[in-house]
Amino acid sequence: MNEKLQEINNAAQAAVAAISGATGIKELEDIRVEVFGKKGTLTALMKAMGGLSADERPVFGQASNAARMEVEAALNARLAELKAAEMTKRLADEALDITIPGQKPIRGGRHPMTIVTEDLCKIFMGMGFEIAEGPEVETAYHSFTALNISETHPARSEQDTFYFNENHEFLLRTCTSPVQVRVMEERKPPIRIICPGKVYRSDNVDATHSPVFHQMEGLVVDKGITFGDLKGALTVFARELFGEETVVRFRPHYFPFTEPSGEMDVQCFACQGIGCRVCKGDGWVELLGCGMVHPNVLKMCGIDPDVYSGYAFGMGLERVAMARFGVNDLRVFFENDVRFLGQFA
Ligand code: 2NL
Repeated sequence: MNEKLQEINNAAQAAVAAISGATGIKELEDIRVEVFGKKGTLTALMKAMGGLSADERPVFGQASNAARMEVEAALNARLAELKAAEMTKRLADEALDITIPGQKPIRGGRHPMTIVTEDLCKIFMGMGFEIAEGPEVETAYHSFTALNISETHPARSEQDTFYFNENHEFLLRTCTSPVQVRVMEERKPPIRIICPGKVYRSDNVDATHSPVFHQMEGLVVDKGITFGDLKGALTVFARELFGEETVVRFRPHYFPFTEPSGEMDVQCFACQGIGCRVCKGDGWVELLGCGMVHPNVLKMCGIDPDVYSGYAFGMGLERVAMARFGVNDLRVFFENDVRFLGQFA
């Protein structure tokens, strides 16, 4: 009998030792099965109760009960410990430090040429103009012929224009006029459009030249359009762009596609006409070219010049941007140096 009690005690102590050495929950469950399972060590010993006398039974029963409870308590205590350790580890592993300062995202902004283009579009849209766009690869017909530019005009030369083939059929547009030609070909007046976009000329890069630059042209065609309409609209435009007090002047000029033609200057916004570096001492800054659409151009675009008349104008947007942002070298608009561009974000 004492031997049996000793065996129970030994089995219980062995189990408790194994439990305290267990390093994982799975290992603990294995021990539980080894001890209390069908073929478990304590289970086997307790089955031996059958062979005991009536006096021995309660003693053995008490001892085996005590052993079972001791082992169960050890199992449960170790399980709680391991679960707590697992939770502590997960909390450490998955910790999120919400006090770390966030990373400030780099914010982009509009390119200065985009700012100027959109500002001009807004001004003209306010006067009822629509925005029209067209291809950058153009035909010589839409670029020159339809604009009353003669076969021998220097604008057509290889010196000035990027051609795609020997017969000078296709080219990179040198102005946005072909967009206006296409609109006139496709629609009947009234037409009131502006055409912003990239244009290309065979120029070397310097502070005031680039083989790619931006232009905005405008065209109004309807019955009874006069030079007075041109002067009125462009004066309002200059005042919206440079301020209500802006003074403008029109000088005669020549373009093959307009007659009469002119150029519009604004009184220098930097010195109010006194003469400074911005206006090169002149007091005036040239802003755009303009004129009444030549009857030949209207005719070639399928519009009867005896019924309709129109005015057109064109300006370089880099010039406007340079004036607006006080820049004296247009290369900054193409170099994409973020130290420059970042100032517009
Ligand atoms: C300038 C001058 C100008 C036009 C562009 C034009 C377009 C058609 C018909 C007639 Cl479809 N004219 N455009 C007219 C006058 C001047 O631009 O110095 N641009 C930078």
